[in-house]
Amino acid sequence: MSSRTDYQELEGLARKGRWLAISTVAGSGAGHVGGPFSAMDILVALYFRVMKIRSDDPKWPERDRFILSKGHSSIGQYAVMALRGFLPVEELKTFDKGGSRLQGHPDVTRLPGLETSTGSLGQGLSVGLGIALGARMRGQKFHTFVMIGDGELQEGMIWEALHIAPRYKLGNLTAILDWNGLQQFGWVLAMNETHRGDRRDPWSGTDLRGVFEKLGWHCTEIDGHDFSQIVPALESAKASGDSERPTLIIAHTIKGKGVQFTEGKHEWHSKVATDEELRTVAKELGIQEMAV
Ligand SMILES: Cc1ncc(C[n+]2csc(CCOP(=O)(O)OP(=O)(O)O)c2C)c(N)n1
Ligand SMILES: [Mg+2]
Repeated sequence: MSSRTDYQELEGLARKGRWLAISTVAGSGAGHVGGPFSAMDILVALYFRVMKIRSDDPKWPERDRFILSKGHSSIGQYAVMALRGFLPVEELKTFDKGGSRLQGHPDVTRLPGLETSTGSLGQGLSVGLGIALGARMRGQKFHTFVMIGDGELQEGMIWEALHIAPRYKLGNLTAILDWNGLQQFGWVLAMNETHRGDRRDPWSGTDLRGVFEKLGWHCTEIDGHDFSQIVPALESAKASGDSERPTLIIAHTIKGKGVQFTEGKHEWHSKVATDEELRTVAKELGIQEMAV
């Protein structure tokens, strides 16, 4: 039995999750890697430590809710859900295929355990806000977590939700910002440029914490790859469910985290690993069994 402060088990699960994500994308011939790797440690902490959920009863009314608003990172969520028993690990092989429950972006009509469909960036926090507000009005005790990306944070609808959640006093809502400093491409430097920008952090130099706090959120900042910071931050956000302030966890992350040649590389936003690259990944992550 692992103790509450022993995070080795979670670290092992995150390595497996990263392996399942990158090898599944390679098998399917399309998908994202950088975003799922960036989010992986937080996903593992949510599904294995923090959220009250039942893999054999995904619609259990008292379950905590999780929305991956940055839905292009779906394979990260599917991998963790598979490890947690929501679906067979084997099923990952169907990822992004026509009839699959595991669409390229999460489809709530197909996979039990999802709370809403995402993929069109900007919408998940508003949905989570509605769920949290409904829970408050019905006197339900579950907590709602929503993960958003830093590129996604440029979407106007996110700001509507950021503005209104504190006014509704939704202590039962937690937003997690995956601040990895990269999005799909970057800024175009000048009007006549044809390349895809300088890939700067969209929020570089912005006091996001200050802005969120002024809007009324309770903010914490963590290293999004350190379980000794992730787990307590999520647990304390959940414990403040009866408070009058929603929590915003600013998670400083690295896109592509976990494998040297993908870390901090915008090219790995969406890329298929070669067999040789997969062998390197397996070695680095300490994966013995190469098959998905
Ligand atoms: C409304 C909308 N516009 C554009 C896209 C295309 N798109 C997919 S991922 C992405 C970048 C997202 O960046 P970020 O939120 O930082 O995610 P991460 O770095 O975690 O992958 C974009 C622009 C989309 N899915 N939805
Ligand atoms: Mg990003």
